Amino acid sequence: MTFKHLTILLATIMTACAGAPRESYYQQYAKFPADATTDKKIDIASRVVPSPQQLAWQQMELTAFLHFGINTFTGSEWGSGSDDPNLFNPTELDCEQWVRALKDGGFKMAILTAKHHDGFCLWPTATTDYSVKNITWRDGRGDVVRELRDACEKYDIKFGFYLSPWDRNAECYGDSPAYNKLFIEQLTELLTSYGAVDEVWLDGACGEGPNGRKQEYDWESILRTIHTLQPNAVTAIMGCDVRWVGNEGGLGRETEWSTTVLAPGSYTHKQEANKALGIEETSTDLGSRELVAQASEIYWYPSEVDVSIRPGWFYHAEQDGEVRTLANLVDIYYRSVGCNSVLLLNIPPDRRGLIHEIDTERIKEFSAYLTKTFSTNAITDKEASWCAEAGESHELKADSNMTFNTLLIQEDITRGQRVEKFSVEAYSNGAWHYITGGTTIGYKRLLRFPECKAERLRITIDSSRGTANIKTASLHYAEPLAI
Ligand code: FUL
Repeated sequence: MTFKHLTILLATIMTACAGAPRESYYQQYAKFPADATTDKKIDIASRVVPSPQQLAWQQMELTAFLHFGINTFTGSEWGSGSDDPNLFNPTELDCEQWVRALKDGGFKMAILTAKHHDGFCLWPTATTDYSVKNITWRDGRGDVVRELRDACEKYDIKFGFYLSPWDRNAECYGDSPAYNKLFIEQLTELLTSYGAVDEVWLDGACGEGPNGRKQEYDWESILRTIHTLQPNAVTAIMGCDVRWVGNEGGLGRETEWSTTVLAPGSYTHKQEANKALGIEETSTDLGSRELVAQASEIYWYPSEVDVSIRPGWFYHAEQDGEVRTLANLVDIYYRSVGCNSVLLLNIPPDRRGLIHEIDTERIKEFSAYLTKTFSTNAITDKEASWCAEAGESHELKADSNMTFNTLLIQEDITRGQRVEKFSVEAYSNGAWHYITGGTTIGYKRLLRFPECKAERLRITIDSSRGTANIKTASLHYAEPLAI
């Protein structure tokens, strides 16, 4: 077991609905009793809630990836680990420029590739010579991690790092105990010398072929190190708090359960448990009733959509003309944040050590578009939160002069994720008209539909795992964008 939050929360909490019974919740994990019926399992699943760290992470919505390193200077995506470290030579490095650009783009956290698969370290580590410490750039006194951390502090955004477990430079890679020791030393340096860390990103990539060096990672010690040194950090992908959505194209699922039976990456019996259920990170269904019925455990393990603003993860000048369009980024936003996920958008700094002007401009437009779309709301009720049993409808008043084409709806996930199906109707010209509907809601669901106006809106919870707790619903107008 490697989880830090795997304690069953026994405290009972008053539900939001007047007169409703008290409920108890399971923080991040629940084990089903051996004799649990499907109904019992579904009931337990409906009361699994995020840890405080997971909740804070989900509320950020927009986070940024910064792929920067030797690859930026060699033009490759996966460095061999044998490139001359002196190639790393950003002529105008300015992490404050990165963070100002991210802030203007609405991003709440920056995650830097402190070390990618090539093994080159962007901080002056004591664990290897393959780092900024042994190069001509800044006479070996540069530290990109420090510079970014300070910039995040100055502009008040959160900070995280990506430390690639796969390391093509480390000689001991494949000598499992020796490499695990080195990896934990690297983590320890990063977790103890740079102040608060909010996300540690540990990917699962490994390109070593059948005859390559096979490394058995000691996930238990790796995770324990992170949880001990930075208890507020979430661990992503091979961690236990944040799940890879399953693709790198910016595509969240239509039906996205944060309460899932997929065992997290670092979990000791992950492979066995997931194989028994016939699921993996890329599966379409990770949380249906049918799957829950077959499972013996359930997790709060929400999805993160990682995608690059450019074709590559690293900056390549020849891709300057291929930066994603505003329409495409907005689409990704609807498919990620709007599908109960956090967006982790990669915006890679260039060889100068700056975020390129095209990218800065694009994320600024992106932020302006989202601010404009969501700053007006056709719903006029001041209070738009309510509880509903399956089959119940709730009406909200709307400004009949306002045109809208987008619904935003959220569940109060501190009480679990419950809605399985909902439908939305608008009242206009003396009749109700169906306008949209969906399956899961979770932290946030955005739905687009043809423009309309309404005097009232009616939302029906068609199917739910117990009482649905709707936190908010609002109606917006999103200007159409040319593709
Ligand atoms: C993957 C890596 O192999 C890619 O290079 C990139 O860093 C992506 C975000 O994660 O595992």
